[in-house]
Amino acid sequence: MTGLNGSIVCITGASAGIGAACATEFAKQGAALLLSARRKDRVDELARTLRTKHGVRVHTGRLDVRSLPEVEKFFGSLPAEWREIDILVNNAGLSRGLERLQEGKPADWEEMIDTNIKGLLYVTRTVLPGMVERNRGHVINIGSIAGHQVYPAGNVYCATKHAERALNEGMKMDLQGTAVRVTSIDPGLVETEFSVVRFHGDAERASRTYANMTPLRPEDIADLAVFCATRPPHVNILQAVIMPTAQASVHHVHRSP
Ligand code: NDP
Ligand code: 8X3
Repeated sequence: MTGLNGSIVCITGASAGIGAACATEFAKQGAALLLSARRKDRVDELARTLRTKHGVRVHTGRLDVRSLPEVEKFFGSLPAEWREIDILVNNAGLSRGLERLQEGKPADWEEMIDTNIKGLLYVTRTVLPGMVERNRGHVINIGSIAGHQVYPAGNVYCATKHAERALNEGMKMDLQGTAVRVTSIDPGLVETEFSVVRFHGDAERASRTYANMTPLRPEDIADLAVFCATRPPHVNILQAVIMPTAQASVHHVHRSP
């Protein structure tokens, strides 16, 4: 295992769910954390906990990954000691709505495309040149099984995660000849705020997604992210699909009666 002590790990969407869990797991490894999201108050609260519990350095900022000027300003104005990012976790993402395409809302489509595809591109385009220059780094993209399979009414969300998978593969090809590694972590059902966001705050409907089954916990994804990041330098896990034991595919979820 290659150590992470003092490595700078940048996580987008660190205010909740998988991003917050990744921050905690990387902190346990002694990494320095560069955390952002739109809800900066939440990120600041997490930062306080991580500093106290794990004694790590944490830098926080408000960042909406949908805005290229905001992304450029955020990374361009980092204090010198935070500029050499070792690991970028492209986690910020969301689904909005679960409607058949012919009934879908263009505003929901735009939010998903702007966040899950364009946001990932903006952040990566800003951070990756430094990694290439230093010939050191790792981009961990959070994909989904929705990037491997499509389900009814999942149309645009699934398209954005198929795009993530293509970008992950493309990034790997474009980085050939450098020591920079690329990983896509592709989970099945993980219980986070994801479904509450998808259903525009309808918590009761969201909870039905995980009814009578044991979903993954955000910590399970974070654990895998740390595993991928700590392989020896010649090992690159390109894609890791992680499912709850009760789930076989987007169409097959075993629910106890
Ligand atoms: P959560 O809703 O719990 O967390 C999503 C995070 O993304 C929040 O921190 C949110 O922060 C952030 N975010 C959303 N939009 C933006 C934006 N425009 N700019 C910056 N940050 C943003 O969901 P998850 O933790 O489940 O989702 C994390 C990732 O995991 C997503 O990419 C999702 O697609 C993926 N995923 C989730 C699965 C699941 O079942 N939960 C399964 C497979 C993949 P804020 O609102 O404060 O900006
Ligand atoms: C989230 C998993 O199956 O709800 O990416 O789309 S799913």
